[in-house]
Amino acid sequence: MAIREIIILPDKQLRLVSKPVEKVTTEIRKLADDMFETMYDAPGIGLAAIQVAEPLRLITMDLAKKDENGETKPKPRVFINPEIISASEELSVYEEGCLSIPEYYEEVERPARVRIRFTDLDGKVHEEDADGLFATCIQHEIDHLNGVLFVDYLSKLKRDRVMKKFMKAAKRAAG
Ligand code: K2U
Ligand code: ZN
Repeated sequence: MAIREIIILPDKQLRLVSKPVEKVTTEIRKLADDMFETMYDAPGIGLAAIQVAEPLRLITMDLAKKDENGETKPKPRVFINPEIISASEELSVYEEGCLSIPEYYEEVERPARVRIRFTDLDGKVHEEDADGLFATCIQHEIDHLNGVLFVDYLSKLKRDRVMKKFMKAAKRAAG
């Protein structure tokens, strides 16, 4: 396993539309392992392959909650070629962050419940209903696979402000 670099706004790769995973190969399994190690290290609760510069429709997620002893039993999940097949009209608001847009949080409104179809690492196709944080996170990650970032849902004023902030930081880092 390896911790990979997470690409940061304004990296243009974040705007790519990722390609479907054709076959669950050893390389795909290795990438998923690296994504879990990278996600836990960040720390984050979800990660899309494009965030480690791999334009493939692959997501890792772990929404494990702390138990009464403050311990968490990891609940790692892999979503290959995920699709949203239906979404509720009811919306919910969640203060979102993004590992590719560090230390920036804003409220985003999304469908409260979604039904998803995806393939697992064994190549088995599943359909599953998501609500709560799972619904928010899977929509955030599937957006990544389509080159969409949560800042795209903000007002132009807020979006322009955050883009300018990260452009300036990138220019400073380039020296
Ligand atoms: O895609 C990512 O950058 C991973 C996000 C996933 C996420 C975004 C918004 C709402 C839920 C999940 C990171 O995990 S951001 C860090 C984080 C951690 C806990 C709760 C919310 C966000
Ligand atoms: Zn993100």
